[in-house]
Amino acid sequence: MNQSETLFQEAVTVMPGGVNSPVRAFGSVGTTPRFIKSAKGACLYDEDGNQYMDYIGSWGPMILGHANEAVIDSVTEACRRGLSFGAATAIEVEMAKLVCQLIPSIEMVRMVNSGTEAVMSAIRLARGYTGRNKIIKFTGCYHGHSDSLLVKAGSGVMTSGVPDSLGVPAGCTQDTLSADYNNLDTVTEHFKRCGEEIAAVIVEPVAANMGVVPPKPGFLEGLKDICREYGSLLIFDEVITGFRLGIDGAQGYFGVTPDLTTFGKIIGGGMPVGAYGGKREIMELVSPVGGVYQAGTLSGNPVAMAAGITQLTILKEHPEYYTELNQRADQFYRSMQEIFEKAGHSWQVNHVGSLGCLYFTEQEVTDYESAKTSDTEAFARYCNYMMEHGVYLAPSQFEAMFLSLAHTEELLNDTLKIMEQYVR
Ligand code: HOZ
Repeated sequence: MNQSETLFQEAVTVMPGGVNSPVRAFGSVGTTPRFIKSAKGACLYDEDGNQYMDYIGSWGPMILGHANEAVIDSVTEACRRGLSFGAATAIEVEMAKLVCQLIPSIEMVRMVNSGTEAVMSAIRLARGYTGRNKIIKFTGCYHGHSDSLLVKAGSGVMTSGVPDSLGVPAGCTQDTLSADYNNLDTVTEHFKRCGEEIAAVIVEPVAANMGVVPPKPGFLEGLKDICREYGSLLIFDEVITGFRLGIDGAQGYFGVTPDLTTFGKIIGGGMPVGAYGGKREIMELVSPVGGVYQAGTLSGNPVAMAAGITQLTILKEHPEYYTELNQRADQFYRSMQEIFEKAGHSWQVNHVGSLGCLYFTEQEVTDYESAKTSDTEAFARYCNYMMEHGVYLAPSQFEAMFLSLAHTEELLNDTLKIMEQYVR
């Protein structure tokens, strides 16, 4: 038995499923996790000394690659000054200024500790601001694990095949309405029925928790229009797209401005961070200025801020990095599609910038229903083959592939060769 297997045997006795987050248990591909010891650039190293080309990048934040020297140096320096004060600091002002500068729709921001927390708080704020209770979310979009959003969710909820979570009282989800991604009619129906009661529409501008589903032209714009018509807020959950598709996130990429935006791990450069922000008029309702309560001892933590600021500053100072990353990604995903087509498979490769996903279906994937047509057993076989050949993929059909600046053309070509071998 290797180290990972031994560790997993121990882990399952003391942690539910042997993990601290469900998808990483590898259950949906019928294997067990590799226990990761370290990472550098585009690679992960497990406890058995195996090296993997990593296509998860900690689920998004590692845009510069793992253990970037500048990020590590700034974190190390911050640690020496103290780990947490639970008090106001200069570095959190610096972070807030940076975010407001980078994202034009954000005039004020509140740092929190995860995407889940950011979204949960943004929903509360939208309800407080509008004085309404209902929210619309899209089937297959995942917005973290807070009660009111665990309705027809993506990510691990979709992977496990459980539509909704146990332990969520019906009262918590009675105001959550579901609509179909890329289908404005299903949104309009809700608004026609109870538009005056809808506080907000929350959407992943690129759905990246049911694989990767790009928004159809006009979809995001349509959401904005209908929200404006009914006085509801449009919330972009940019936990996965923020600072990844470009320095101004999906809203810059698609040119659609939301009222509120939520961020997650990416804003912390790999440290546990989240944030929500938007128009001043709305944000000034957050406590202690306004009556929407939200708090956290570790919010704006100085070590986490140091990591985030360093990565964001590097990206801000090098706009060419995004051009490079997105071009390399376009080429990579196109080559993937070609490899499968040449081998006679009409599998779908969806991608937006560096986010991508391979679906084992002949159907175009535009929403939850079409994503579900993917053959998950075929995905499991493919995923296990890739892992055995040193390519670390998200162990679920319904997660994204993430490329980083450390994924050189050479490394990407090596990965493509392994895909070629697989289809052969
Ligand atoms: N929420 C992540 C997938 N979208 C999974 C995080 C993890 O398991 O580490």
